[in-house]
Amino acid sequence: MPEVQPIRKTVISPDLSKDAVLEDFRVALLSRQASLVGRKEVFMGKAKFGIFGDGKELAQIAMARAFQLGDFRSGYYRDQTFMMAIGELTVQQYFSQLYAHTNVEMEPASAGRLMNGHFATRSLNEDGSWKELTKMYNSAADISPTAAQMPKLLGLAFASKLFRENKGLKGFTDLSINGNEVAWGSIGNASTSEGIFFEAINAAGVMQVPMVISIWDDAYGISVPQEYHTTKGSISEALAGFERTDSQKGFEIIKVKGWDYEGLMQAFFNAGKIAREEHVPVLIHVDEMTQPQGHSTSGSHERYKSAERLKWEKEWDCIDKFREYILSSKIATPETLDKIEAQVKADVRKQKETAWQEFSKEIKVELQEAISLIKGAAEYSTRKVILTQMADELSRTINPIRKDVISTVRKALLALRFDSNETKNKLKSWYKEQTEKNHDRYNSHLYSESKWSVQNIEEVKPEYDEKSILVDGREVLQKYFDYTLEHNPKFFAFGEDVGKIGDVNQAFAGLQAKHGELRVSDTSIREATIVGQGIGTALRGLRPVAEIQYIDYLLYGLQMLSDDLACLQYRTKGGQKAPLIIRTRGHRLEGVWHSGSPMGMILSTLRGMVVCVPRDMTQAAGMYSTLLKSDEPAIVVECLNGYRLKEKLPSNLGEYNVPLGKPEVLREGKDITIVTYGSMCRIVLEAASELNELGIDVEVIDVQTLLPFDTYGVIGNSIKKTNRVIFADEDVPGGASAYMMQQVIEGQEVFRYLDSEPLTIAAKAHRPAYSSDGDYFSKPSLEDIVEKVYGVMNEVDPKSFPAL
Ligand SMILES: Cc1ncc(C[n+]2csc(CCOP(=O)(O)OP(=O)(O)O)c2C)c(N)n1
Ligand SMILES: [Mg+2]
Repeated sequence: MPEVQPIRKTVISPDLSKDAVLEDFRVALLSRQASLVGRKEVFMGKAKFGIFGDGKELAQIAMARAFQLGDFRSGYYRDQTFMMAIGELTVQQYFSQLYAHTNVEMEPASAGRLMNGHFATRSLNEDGSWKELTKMYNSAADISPTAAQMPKLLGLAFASKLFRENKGLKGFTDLSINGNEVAWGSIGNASTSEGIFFEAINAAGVMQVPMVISIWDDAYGISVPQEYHTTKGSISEALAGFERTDSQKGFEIIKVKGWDYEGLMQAFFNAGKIAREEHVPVLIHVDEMTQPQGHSTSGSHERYKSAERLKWEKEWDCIDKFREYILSSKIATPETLDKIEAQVKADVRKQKETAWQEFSKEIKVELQEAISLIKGAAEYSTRKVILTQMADELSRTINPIRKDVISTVRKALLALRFDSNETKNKLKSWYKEQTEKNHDRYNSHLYSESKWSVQNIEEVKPEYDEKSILVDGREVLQKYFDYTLEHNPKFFAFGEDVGKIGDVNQAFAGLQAKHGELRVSDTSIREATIVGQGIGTALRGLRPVAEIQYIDYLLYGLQMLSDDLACLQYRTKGGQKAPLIIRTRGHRLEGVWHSGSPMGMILSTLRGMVVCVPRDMTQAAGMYSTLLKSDEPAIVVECLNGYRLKEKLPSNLGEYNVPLGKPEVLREGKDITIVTYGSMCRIVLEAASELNELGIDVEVIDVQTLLPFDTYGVIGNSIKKTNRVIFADEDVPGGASAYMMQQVIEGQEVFRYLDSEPLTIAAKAHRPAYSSDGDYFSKPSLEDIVEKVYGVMNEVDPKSFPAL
């Protein structure tokens, strides 16, 4: 397969020799031709959707030239030319992604999971260990929401600052060489209207991190022109106040035209040098870009662009201008350029064909196998006619996909339901084999499949000795974090008020003074980019704990957690990981915005993350300990009302690990099981004592983690004994309590052991009203629990438990 020649330069000024310029011309054409052919493939029905990088080629060639080993990109769907120019994307791979080829060798970005134009390099070896990132060109895995590449870009850049300034990190040369790496971002002009763009720009200016953000400005966002998007119609003008001056830090802002080859080279090399050497953020506004084929295959731009604009775009096409530049500078003759063009066209055709052959080959084999097995089974079946018809129809499918094959097989098995013979068994076992393969293709790697999966971290119990005094809960955490800062140089924590005062509940109190500002730091108020700062640094091999001050404010950061972090392993099929830990606090305390327990929201949006709900700080410290030994992203929701409650200080802090996915039985009982977590554990235990007085023996189980959920079957075993169960929490009705019920009743098949209706206890559907009465009438109270349990027992034995 003809390879794209990677540009692997570490020079600091552009090489404008004849060979280099002609190679740039070749790669630009290669990318353009891939766009033109790609669109046709979609219209021929060979791919479902296409979005291409035509019109943006030249700037990306320049960016690729300034990009160095160890650098990271975080960009968007127009960046194919850049990826080709750094040698991380062949045309064949480009088409493999367009067709959704599930083979990771063919489509290394995502194994067919990401839509075309979503790029990624593989940072991990097959066993999930890190590759030597400083010897690679790196690209974070793209996501579709506009501007969502910005928060993690901040983190990718911030990591360089840490590697440069934190002496404890100097030894990790696989991850960074003295923080020399630049994080390069790209974004469309219209996407700069998003809030997270401005949030990231502001944070980068404040933090002075080596980030080069390029804006590909084609004056449109799908059909909507510039005047609807940007103040003054120009993002560089709108951002002028961020520009650095002789006396004030800020951004270097560079403006350049998308068709000006030499100007672009200069701009990107300057930007790279400033960011790399000075750790100053740079913004490059590349305007006068075009879209030769419009936005995507979803429509044509003739519908909304004026004839004048379309004419202008034709005249100012960056590749035509590049050609003019080469000719006028006498770098090559028209014949030489025509020859390159002819070669490129042939090359793209060939690589596209190979990609298609490779993609359809496997499916054709599966199709033939299915047809022959269905026909084989038909021979011995009373449903022969219909089965033969199914097989024949399948064989006539044009451009068959896997769904055609598998759905026919499933229909055939349904038709064969009364048959029992060897030919049917063969079809069944073939289907079973395919189901396993398809699970790997389409459903694997939601969680870590490496040896560092949380499921593989062994439990170590907390120990206590004569020195184990009673302390405030927050002190357990503080001593744990102190230990970890001492022993794990990659670990650091940041968030609003985390630095100087050691967080609003003081679990880091005194630790900035002891370990330095790079390890325990304050941030401005910006949840989305706090999350991004965590994702980016974790993508570069560090172990951040990013704090969201209250769970009620998680929503600002939730999109990044959901769209980027939670699905990272899945969407790269194990090619990247970002084991970021989000530390936050929630459940009951006070009022509408400091009492939230939106666990159902978290569970629905953050599949792919571990969700820990410790009942106290001893458990929380043990969970952090497990998480830092694993390679999975997680959120830990501490109990907002637990920092001042007394706990016994374990003597083996940092060593003990709470097993994740293993509920703990807090109280044994024989009449009914209550399953709960977090701040509710204490209330349920108090209710259990009261119920004991009434002659009801309650078993109380703390689930400890909602994801993973009871992988040990602890709750099912309890129900087998008590035959009754209530799921209690302080989320809204139908939230996490309903989730727990589904996991147990359906997941652990305990329905037949139940002698009473399974119930849930939850908070009211609204947020809690202010003050203690507000809490009492909004959140589940001790009386609510006692009465609910009593009601169950009344139904069982009304004589012993008469109605209240
Ligand atoms: C959050 C979000 N809203 C809407 C979309 C749909 N969408 C995809 S691309 C696009 C326009 C982006 O325009 P611009 O940033 O200028 O990039 P261009 O495509 O012009 O290069 C929109 C609205 C999206 N992907 N994400
Ligand atoms: Mg645009």
